[in-house]
Amino acid sequence: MTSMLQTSFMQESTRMAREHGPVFKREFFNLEFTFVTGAELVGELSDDRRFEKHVLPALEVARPAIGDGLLTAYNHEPNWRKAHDLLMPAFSQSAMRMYHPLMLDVCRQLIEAWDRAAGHESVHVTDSMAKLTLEVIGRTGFGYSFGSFERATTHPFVVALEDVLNHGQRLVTRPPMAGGFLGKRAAERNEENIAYLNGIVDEVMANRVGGDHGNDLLGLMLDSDVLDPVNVRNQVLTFLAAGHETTSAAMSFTLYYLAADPEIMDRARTEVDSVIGDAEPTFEQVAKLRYLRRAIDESLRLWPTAPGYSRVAKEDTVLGGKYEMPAGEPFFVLLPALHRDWVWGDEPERFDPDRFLPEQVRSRPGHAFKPFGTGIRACIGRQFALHQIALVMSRILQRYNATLPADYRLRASEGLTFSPIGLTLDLTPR
Ligand code: MNH
Repeated sequence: MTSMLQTSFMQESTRMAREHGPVFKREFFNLEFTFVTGAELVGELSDDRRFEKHVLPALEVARPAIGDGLLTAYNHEPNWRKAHDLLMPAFSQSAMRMYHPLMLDVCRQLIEAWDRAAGHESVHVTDSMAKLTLEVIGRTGFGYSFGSFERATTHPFVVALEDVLNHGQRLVTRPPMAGGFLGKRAAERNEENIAYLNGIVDEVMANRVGGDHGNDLLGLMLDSDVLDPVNVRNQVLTFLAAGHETTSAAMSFTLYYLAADPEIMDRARTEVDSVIGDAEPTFEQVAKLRYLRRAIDESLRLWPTAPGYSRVAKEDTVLGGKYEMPAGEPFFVLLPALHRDWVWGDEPERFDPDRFLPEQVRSRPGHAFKPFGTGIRACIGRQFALHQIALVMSRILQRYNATLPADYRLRASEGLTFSPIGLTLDLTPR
């Protein structure tokens, strides 16, 4: 999802925010964004009584593939509430406890692959993390393995899914293609991709119809008759699209920041050693890795892997007593800029996990940190992602000394998500 547009529009806009914020407009091809970057205004926008989620064009264009799935459903569509209420229990603490052993199993596959490289060749962090999160969501959500670690190349399902999302992005960011033929060919190919994705998901569902459905996401959906089969398919694709790259990129950024600062790496590892030791962590132990959790939050502060989300006023209003906000006109919360707002002090670029010590969190406005969006339409997978990231980081810290190549400089690609470009690590077994 990162290759389609060689752009850094969101990153440029973030640099402009200090001067032009907390509210400013910018155009991107034929799209216009009204950015909001100040913590106070974002706090106001979080009020679900006055404002609601807006399905922004970049999401809207995914509707041919994921329709009224949770992420792209309009607020007025009945399936949003139905699916939300049905699926919430699948993201509860007790559900995480059930997914934990599967997550550990996928960690073993990662370690097997990385053990082969340790000591003599660098590992490609973003590729490995993408394989890992795809396996985790496939197996915990639907009892399906993509065989990512056994493959030399990316699974065609992932290629098709990324093509579909990229196709959508191109539609909103480029003027309609002049010579109809190319446009027609792209549209046909998109149809083929969607048909292929639907075919695979139908196969996964067919394998589960009848018999024991189990307690995972798919099992919950199949056991109830609340959602129709097309909507179930939309949800399956939604979880694969929304739960995979956001999480893997967050792991990659966290690994970068740990490896970039030996002192921080050392504190994280000391904690892992004292809480877990050498064995595989239990569910409860992962929850006790407080320093590691702060490092993950700090990484999501500097690189919120979803660059932002969009809000719209339910009725004409004035934001912050100053900015006219007519009903129906969307405002985009630009997360990397919000996360560098004045409330973060005078060195916002500095990576410092202790910003997330409880007393420091209490001293900031409540809405200065929003990597998972806000309100009723916030990320349903937040706990799932955070548990998984902490678990995977702890396994890597237990097992390897990891260093960055001497000449590595962090740069992020951007598309629907941010991701570190060309990140590799050199590993030696501990
Ligand atoms: Mn997730 C919504 C970020 C992991 C499934 N997610 C959102 C939103 C943000 C977000 C921001 C709000 C979008 C909007 O307002 O338009 N999500 C993340 C990040 C990570 C992440 C930064 C990882 C890190 N998300 C996951 C995982 C899953 C998932 C893992 C699934 C397993 N997210 C969703 C779904 C929604 C969502 C589904 C839509 C929820 C709703 O509207 O009801």
